[in-house]
Amino acid sequence: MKKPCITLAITAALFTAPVFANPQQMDPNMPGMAGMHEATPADVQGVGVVKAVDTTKGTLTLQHEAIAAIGWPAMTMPFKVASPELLTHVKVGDKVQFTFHQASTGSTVTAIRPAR
Ligand SMILES: [Cu+2]
Repeated sequence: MKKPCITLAITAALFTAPVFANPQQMDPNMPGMAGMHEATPADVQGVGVVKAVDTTKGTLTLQHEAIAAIGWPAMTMPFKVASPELLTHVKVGDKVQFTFHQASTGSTVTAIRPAR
Protein backbone atom coordinates (compact mmCIF):
# COMPACT_ATOMS: atom_id res chain seq x y z
CA MET A 1 0.00 0.00 0.00
CA LYS A 2 2.80 2.45 -0.85
CA LYS A 3 1.16 4.01 -3.88
CA PRO A 4 -1.34 6.37 -2.20
CA CYS A 5 1.49 7.86 -0.16
CA ILE A 6 3.57 8.59 -3.27
CA THR A 7 0.59 10.14 -5.05
CA LEU A 8 -0.05 12.35 -2.06
CA ALA A 9 3.57 13.44 -1.98
CA ILE A 10 3.55 14.34 -5.68
CA THR A 11 0.26 16.22 -5.33
CA ALA A 12 1.66 18.14 -2.36
CA ALA A 13 4.80 18.99 -4.35
CA LEU A 14 2.75 20.25 -7.28
CA PHE A 15 0.71 22.54 -5.09
CA THR A 16 3.70 23.74 -3.07
CA ALA A 17 6.15 24.38 -5.91
CA PRO A 18 4.55 27.55 -7.41
CA VAL A 19 4.87 29.33 -4.07
CA PHE A 20 8.66 29.02 -4.28
CA ALA A 21 8.97 29.35 -8.06
CA ASN A 22 8.68 33.14 -8.01
CA PRO A 23 10.60 34.47 -4.99
CA GLN A 24 11.09 37.88 -6.55
CA GLN A 25 7.70 39.45 -7.01
CA MET A 26 7.33 41.82 -9.93
CA ASP A 27 5.83 45.18 -9.14
CA PRO A 28 2.39 44.99 -10.80
CA ASN A 29 2.44 48.73 -11.45
CA MET A 30 5.78 48.60 -13.30
CA PRO A 31 6.44 52.35 -12.88
CA GLY A 32 9.45 52.17 -15.20
CA MET A 33 7.41 50.98 -18.17
CA ALA A 34 5.39 54.16 -18.65
CA GLY A 35 8.47 56.37 -18.63
CA MET A 36 10.65 54.17 -20.82
CA HIS A 37 10.78 56.62 -23.71
CA GLU A 38 11.15 59.76 -21.66
CA ALA A 39 14.18 61.90 -22.41
CA THR A 40 14.75 62.74 -18.75
CA PRO A 41 16.01 59.74 -16.83
CA ALA A 42 14.13 58.95 -13.65
CA ASP A 43 15.68 57.96 -10.36
CA VAL A 44 15.86 54.20 -9.96
CA GLN A 45 16.52 52.50 -6.64
CA GLY A 46 18.52 49.32 -6.28
CA VAL A 47 20.12 47.09 -3.68
CA GLY A 48 23.37 45.24 -4.25
CA VAL A 49 26.82 44.22 -3.10
CA VAL A 50 29.92 46.17 -4.10
CA LYS A 51 32.18 43.96 -6.24
CA ALA A 52 34.75 46.52 -7.39
CA VAL A 53 35.57 50.18 -6.91
CA ASP A 54 37.66 52.06 -9.46
CA THR A 55 38.45 55.55 -8.21
CA THR A 56 40.60 56.27 -11.29
CA LYS A 57 37.80 55.64 -13.78
CA GLY A 58 35.05 56.70 -11.39
CA THR A 59 33.19 53.41 -11.70
CA LEU A 60 31.61 50.97 -9.34
CA THR A 61 30.76 47.35 -10.05
CA LEU A 62 27.63 46.19 -8.26
CA GLN A 63 26.07 42.76 -7.98
CA HIS A 64 22.56 44.10 -7.78
CA GLU A 65 19.27 42.40 -7.02
CA ALA A 66 16.44 42.42 -9.56
CA ILE A 67 15.04 45.90 -10.17
CA ALA A 68 11.39 45.44 -11.11
CA ALA A 69 10.83 49.15 -11.82
CA ILE A 70 12.94 48.93 -14.98
CA GLY A 71 12.59 45.21 -15.64
CA TRP A 72 16.17 44.29 -14.77
CA PRO A 73 17.05 40.83 -13.53
CA ALA A 74 19.71 40.41 -10.86
CA MET A 75 23.18 40.86 -12.35
CA THR A 76 26.68 42.14 -11.83
CA MET A 77 27.47 45.26 -13.83
CA PRO A 78 29.53 48.46 -13.78
CA PHE A 79 28.04 51.84 -12.97
CA LYS A 80 29.52 55.29 -13.37
CA VAL A 81 29.29 57.56 -10.38
CA ALA A 82 27.95 61.11 -10.56
CA SER A 83 30.70 62.27 -8.20
CA PRO A 84 34.02 60.59 -7.32
CA GLU A 85 33.22 61.48 -3.72
CA LEU A 86 30.55 58.72 -3.72
CA LEU A 87 33.29 56.10 -4.01
CA THR A 88 34.99 57.18 -0.79
CA HIS A 89 32.13 55.75 1.27
CA VAL A 90 32.11 52.23 -0.15
CA LYS A 91 34.40 49.24 -0.26
CA VAL A 92 34.28 45.80 -1.86
CA GLY A 93 31.88 43.51 -0.01
CA ASP A 94 29.60 46.29 1.27
CA LYS A 95 25.86 45.78 0.83
CA VAL A 96 24.43 49.03 -0.40
CA GLN A 97 21.23 50.73 -1.40
CA PHE A 98 21.81 52.97 -4.39
CA THR A 99 20.04 55.45 -6.61
CA PHE A 100 20.93 55.73 -10.27
CA HIS A 101 19.93 57.24 -13.59
CA GLN A 102 19.66 55.21 -16.75
CA ALA A 103 20.93 56.73 -19.98
CA SER A 104 22.05 55.48 -23.39
CA THR A 105 25.65 56.07 -22.33
CA GLY A 106 25.28 53.87 -19.24
CA SER A 107 23.92 53.96 -15.75
CA THR A 108 25.14 56.58 -13.31
CA VAL A 109 24.90 56.18 -9.56
CA THR A 110 23.86 59.43 -7.89
CA ALA A 111 23.52 58.24 -4.30
CA ILE A 112 24.77 55.29 -2.30
CA ARG A 113 24.24 54.27 1.31
CA PRO A 114 24.74 51.19 3.46
CA ALA A 115 22.01 48.55 3.41
CA ARG A 116 21.33 45.60 5.68
CU1 LIG B 1 22.18 45.51 -14.02
